[in-house]
Amino acid sequence: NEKFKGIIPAFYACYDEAGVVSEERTKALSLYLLEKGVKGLYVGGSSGECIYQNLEERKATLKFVAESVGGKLALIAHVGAPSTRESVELAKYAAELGYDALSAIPPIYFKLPESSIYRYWTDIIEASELPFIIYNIPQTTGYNLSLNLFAKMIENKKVIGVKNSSMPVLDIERFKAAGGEDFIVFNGPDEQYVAGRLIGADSGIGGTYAAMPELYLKAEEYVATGNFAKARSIQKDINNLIIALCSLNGNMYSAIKEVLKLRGVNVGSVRAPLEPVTGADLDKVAAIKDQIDATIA
Ligand code: NAY
Repeated sequence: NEKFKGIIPAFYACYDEAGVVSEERTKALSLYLLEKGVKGLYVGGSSGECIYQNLEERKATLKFVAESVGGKLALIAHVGAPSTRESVELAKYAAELGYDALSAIPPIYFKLPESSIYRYWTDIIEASELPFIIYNIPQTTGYNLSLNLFAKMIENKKVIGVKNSSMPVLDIERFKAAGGEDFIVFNGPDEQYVAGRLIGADSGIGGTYAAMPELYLKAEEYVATGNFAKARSIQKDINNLIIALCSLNGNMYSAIKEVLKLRGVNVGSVRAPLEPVTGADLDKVAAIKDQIDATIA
């Protein structure tokens, strides 16, 4: 499980100028992050715009990432999809490609009972030999993982971790306490990376890591070496940047993609209904990019 301990960016959907999933750009972003020194990649989650992509596009992304950095980074395939049938197909495909773990949100749209969530995750787990990481993100799914269902899930030894994006850091502490020493808890909210690590998260997976991997690598270094004043200070800088990224028109991912372009990695824009950054707000992107550079320096 050591291979999952470190900074794991949530990977972005990479499109060409026509909005088609791009092999070249997917591989370029993978290699860029490898070179930055991250530990792994979380492919096809919210940041991968999974909800707006069909199965073929999601498979293509999984494949391009594996072809470029498989064996060099810990690769986690997010396979959550509207139906179990699709999730199982993605899970089998990720296993064929040599992914290191699977992950999934609970079922979305219909509010299903916990027995159905349990069945859904278990069907995915049984589709391959890969270990599984539960994804708890109540802000987007409307379901907050209960300690009851958590306890039931971890009876299955293939469940090796949880990526927890609920905002109370207490949830991280409770999952760690219930999961035990070898169980991996991934911090979800990037704004609380340092707090999450201190209360028991082993590692982190986040949607803004790839925009500024250097800063999260530094934060991790400060936490790991017990340099808490510096850790708190870099978290403050990170939060100012996240708030700036979320303040532009469009949305956070379109802002991040504009920043990445300025950092030399063009992964295109976002897919509708996500909206691109436009007009005067595009000028603000350069200032955010400069602020990232200044914080790294
Ligand atoms: C994924 O699934 O791709 C993610 O890991 C995204 C997790 C992000 N949460 C949401 C609601 O988008 O990392 C967070 C988020 O981008 C960050 O905390 C900034 O708000």
